[in-house]
Amino acid sequence: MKKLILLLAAIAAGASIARSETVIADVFARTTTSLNGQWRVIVDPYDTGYLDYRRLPYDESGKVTGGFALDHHAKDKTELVEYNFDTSPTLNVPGDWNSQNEKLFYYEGSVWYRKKFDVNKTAPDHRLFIYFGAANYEADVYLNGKKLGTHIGGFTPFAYEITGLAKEKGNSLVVRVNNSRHVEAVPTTNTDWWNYGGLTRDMLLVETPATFISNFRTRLKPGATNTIEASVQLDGAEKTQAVKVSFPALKIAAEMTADTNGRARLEMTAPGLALWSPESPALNDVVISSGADELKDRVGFRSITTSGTDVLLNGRKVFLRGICIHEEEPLAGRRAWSAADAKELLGWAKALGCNFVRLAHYPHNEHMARLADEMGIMVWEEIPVYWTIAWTNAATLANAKKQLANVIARDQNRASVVVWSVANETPVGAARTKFLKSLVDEARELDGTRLVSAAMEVHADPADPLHKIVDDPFGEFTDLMSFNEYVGWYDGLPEKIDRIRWTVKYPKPVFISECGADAKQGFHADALTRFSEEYQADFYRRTLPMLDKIPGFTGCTPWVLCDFRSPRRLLDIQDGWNLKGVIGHNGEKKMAFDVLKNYYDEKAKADAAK
Ligand code: GCB
Repeated sequence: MKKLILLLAAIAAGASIARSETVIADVFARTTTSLNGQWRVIVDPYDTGYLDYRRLPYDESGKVTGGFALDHHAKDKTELVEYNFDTSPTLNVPGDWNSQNEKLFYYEGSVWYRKKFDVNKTAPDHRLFIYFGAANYEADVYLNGKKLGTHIGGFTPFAYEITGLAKEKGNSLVVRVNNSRHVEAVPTTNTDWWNYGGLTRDMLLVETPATFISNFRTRLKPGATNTIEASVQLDGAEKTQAVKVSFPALKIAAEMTADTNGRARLEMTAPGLALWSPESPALNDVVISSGADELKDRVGFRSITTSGTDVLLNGRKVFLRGICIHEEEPLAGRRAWSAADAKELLGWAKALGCNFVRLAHYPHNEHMARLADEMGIMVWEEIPVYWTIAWTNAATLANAKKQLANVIARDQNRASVVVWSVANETPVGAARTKFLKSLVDEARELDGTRLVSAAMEVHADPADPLHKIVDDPFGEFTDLMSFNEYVGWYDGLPEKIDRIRWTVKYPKPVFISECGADAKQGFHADALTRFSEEYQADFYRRTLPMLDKIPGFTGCTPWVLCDFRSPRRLLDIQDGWNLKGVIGHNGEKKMAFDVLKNYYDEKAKADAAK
């Protein structure tokens, strides 16, 4: 009640009320000003800039009454102001703070970011938005002392409208980013990757016409090979405008008036349409226009389905030659975020002979799927529903659903993306299965044209440790029987691998979403010495033929492309790194790289011969 009264009082006083987030897809094709670069920062472990000494947030009423969000300067020498962005140190944006300042390496808490910017709109009625590629994990956003909103979730984009709030000169954009871990968050407190904090992806000022195309989707009509379906969403006052979608090189276009919700659905025939595949990643220029807005993109068309235990790409059986990837640039040991980082990581995957990557364990930056489109690499995208999650907490489910919806909204036009994964290695149980089932339903409702799955687990037959069983009841709801298995590393020595037999309950394509062993690049010993390159190579030599014997085996993404930082890896030789990369964190290939590459080369040859 107190909160409601305060809120009403704030509205009456004309105070700013947090704004809702706007979807702005295809952001790199829009009129934007980069806000990347040096930002002033204040590290604030006690949240002094956010909470008063009674621990009440300064923005509780909607109006910001104090704290760092105001970016205030002392009027004269008598005024006490205990912070000053103008003289604070800086950090690079995009970028995690951990790798930029040694003192922040292990830091989990709040850092305040401030950027000053001017606005130069190209037309007076145009609208302005602040776009965040991602901020890990929670961000409170303020412009010129007014709160724009709070965003939760560290790996998906969000935007706030600032039309009317932004001035021509000297805007102060202040963001409190907090990467504290919480039991009820997504991910939760326990993960096997570095909890990089900060404004980790591109920051943009976006200008749009008064009514603009906020998102669109083009895809093959399910079941067809030359019919394109398009849907377009408008945002703004003129919802019932005409909308046009055209493919200039294909010489086709369709036009219609959007409905009162600003939505248009179009269909067009594209005779002789070249379909997208890893062998031939055909992309088409598309132009979407409505009123004063025009958006361009490059999109591919393909179908991805299953039939019995096969995965079919454009109706043809395909073997998924994959690898898992973390969003980390290993040479510098930092969050990856740029097109150049994507090129490095996907370039390595390509050199390994991959036609598929699993982007673990959270949505990676947009450059990854865009480049995968160009390079012809199929992609598995995932949300950070990892290990334990607060399965019965409604807010946790809402959070996971929102992250799923956000990544689908961002990447639904990427032909490369063929799997939405809703979880990794979650413990079997009724509450868990209900939680995951509602994510599967959400994914299918938002996009019924891709496979939906999760990385599940394996257990041993109590009567026979060599008999492995995959019977997770959640498997009923997924398109793939995908699971992680570590026989030969966490489960026995490599010789055990040769003796394993499998029972997989559901007659679906079997996909090994993880398998792997640690090795320190450059450390050589016999094949029974843990952490040696020989051990890891022997592991792969035995594992790959064993996987081939699993009925319905349709592909794998071994763990993992590159070594990556993990706070759980405390042994001296690990030194804070998970060493299961087939490429070391020095960028050098380990012996296992060639073992896997040779296997994939043979698979590719066999596929091409069919
Ligand atoms: C797993 C997890 C992955 C870990 C990996 C490991 O099963 O899914 O996140 O990093 O094992 O190295 O233990």
